[in-house]
Amino acid sequence: MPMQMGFRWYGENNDNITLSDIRQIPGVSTIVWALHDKLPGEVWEPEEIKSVQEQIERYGFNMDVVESVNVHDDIKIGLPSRQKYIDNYIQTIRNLAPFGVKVICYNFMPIFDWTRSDLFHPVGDGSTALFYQKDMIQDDPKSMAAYVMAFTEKYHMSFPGWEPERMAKLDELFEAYKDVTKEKLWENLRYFLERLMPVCRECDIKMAIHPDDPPWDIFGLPRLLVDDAGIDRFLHMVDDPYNCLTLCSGSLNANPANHVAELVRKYSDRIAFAHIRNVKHFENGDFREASHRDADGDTGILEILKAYHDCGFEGYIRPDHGRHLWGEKPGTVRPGYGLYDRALGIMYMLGAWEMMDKF
Ligand SMILES: [Mn+2]
Repeated sequence: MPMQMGFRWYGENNDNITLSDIRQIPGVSTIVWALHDKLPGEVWEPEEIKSVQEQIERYGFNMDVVESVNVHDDIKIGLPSRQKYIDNYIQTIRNLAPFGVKVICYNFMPIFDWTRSDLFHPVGDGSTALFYQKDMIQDDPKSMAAYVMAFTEKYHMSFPGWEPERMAKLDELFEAYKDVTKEKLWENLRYFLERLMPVCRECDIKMAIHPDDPPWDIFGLPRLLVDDAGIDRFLHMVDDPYNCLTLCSGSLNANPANHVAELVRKYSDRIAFAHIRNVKHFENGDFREASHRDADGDTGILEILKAYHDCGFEGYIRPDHGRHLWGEKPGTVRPGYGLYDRALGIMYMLGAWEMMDKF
């Protein structure tokens, strides 16, 4: 099976980009989808999955990759109630299997998902991109949450991992996590995955963890999947071919010490899903997301694609965050998930890939 190109889509009535738009991007076979109205811990019901299947397959795409089935906080905290939520997660895996789903992307970050200080930062050419100003994300989680929540409210959008229901209970969440040390979080992740693995094998669905974004502790909350050592520990901790990675080049390379092409070569047999994102670093530790073109950032996109190609990568790949172009602005576009820059990214990646295939 060759590598399969995917495109993340937020669903009907939840994404301004339509499946017929995506159909016009050459080379896309997979819609990376989710039931975005589901809260972490809820079971995804077969009839809900079926209605998405009907939409996706009508356009000739497969629905092999789900991003994300989010993990309930009680599982990450390790509360007794986690059992119920693990059972629900297992039921969701069983419900996804008959629809041909092969990969579930998820993350194990406490409280906050991806974190940025500016969602529409000017790049300098008239486009905007996600931006992380290091000194703004230090010790005030509430102002950062308020920034994201104000945005979601104003533009009637919700972001996975930033559910208003959860953000409204930020004090309670911080209190609940106060005894969750890094070691405890590792243990809770192991507990979760060990219970899932037999079902994953039975259903032929790989669990593919997304690394932490950004790859360091924020607001005193521990983060695990941040570098080579963390990935190595993760894969050995539950050493099962169904325990895999969503290797996100941009999340990892937000720390310039992470050499992503080396990680690809080292762990290629456990990478089920590749996110390709380019990052531009600034000397003070800030970073901005960039076009997929190698020269536009510091992540080494061509070197990474070459590593995947050399390893005979047969998994799924998608452009990750892109810039907002050509009239895409707050209210018309999901931050990082516009149509145009991701389409340009796909053409860049496929160009490089096909060149390596042929010559
Ligand atoms: Mn990613």
